[in-house]
Amino acid sequence: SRIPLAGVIGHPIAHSKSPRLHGHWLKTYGINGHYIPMDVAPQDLVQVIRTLPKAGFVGVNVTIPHKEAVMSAVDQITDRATLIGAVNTLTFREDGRILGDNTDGYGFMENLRSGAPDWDPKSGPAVVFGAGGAARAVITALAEAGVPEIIVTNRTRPRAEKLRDDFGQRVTVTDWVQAGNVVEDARLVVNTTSLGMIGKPELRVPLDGLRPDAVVTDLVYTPLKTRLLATAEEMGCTTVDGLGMLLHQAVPGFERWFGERPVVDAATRAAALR
Ligand code: SKM
Repeated sequence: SRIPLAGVIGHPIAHSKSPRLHGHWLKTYGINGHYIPMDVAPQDLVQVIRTLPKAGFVGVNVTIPHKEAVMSAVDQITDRATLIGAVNTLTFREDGRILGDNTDGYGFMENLRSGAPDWDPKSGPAVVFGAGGAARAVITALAEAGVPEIIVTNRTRPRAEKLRDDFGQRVTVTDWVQAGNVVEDARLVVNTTSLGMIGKPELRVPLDGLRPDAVVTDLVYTPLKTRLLATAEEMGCTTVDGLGMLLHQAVPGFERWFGERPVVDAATRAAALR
């Protein structure tokens, strides 16, 4: 049979760490397959995806800016992808049907649980910065884990209000300027914005009131230790960097495509960073 192919579709795609990550697992498990980065412009997305199964692809990851648009190219979609409103993992089935899933919420929660094993979801509120696609994945996972209150704060309030309308009671909205106050009650703080990333402005939020038993995590992983995480660490908080989310979200796809559930460990991290 043919050598199984998988890959990641984005625009741009050069920055993606997925090819090194999956390449590491293919090598580790002795699987004769390939994982290829593909830069596809929005107007070509659906057409490219339709040709992939014939070219030997068993599935692909989909990243920015295609995660919402790709939903129109799938035949079947998982409940969690529907709830998040985005797809990041496609599986091309033998019968020709395309299955769309979203593993970002799963990756977020696995990363958090492995980096902060003492964090109890039910212990109290989570404060989430940002209301974009990544926030939707995070909030889905937090609600499922039983977090009693999810306080969303966004620079533009209407986007956060949309989240509250979609996710219901457990989500409340707080103005960005008030964020310093709500942080005082938080048992978990999550940055889902791109603030703090290399080349972007810093996330500026007063953390003085943060409880030392709070867990702070950032989806940004360039740099690995953002200013948010460095400040939280100085205050005695447990911190979890964002690279692990990328590693863990890749697990379900790799398993489906290549038939082996890969392990996320220090070697995986090192390989992704190479
Ligand atoms: O959801 C993931 C996606 O599967 C792959 C990726 C990447 O390669 O940078 C980032 C996230 O969007």
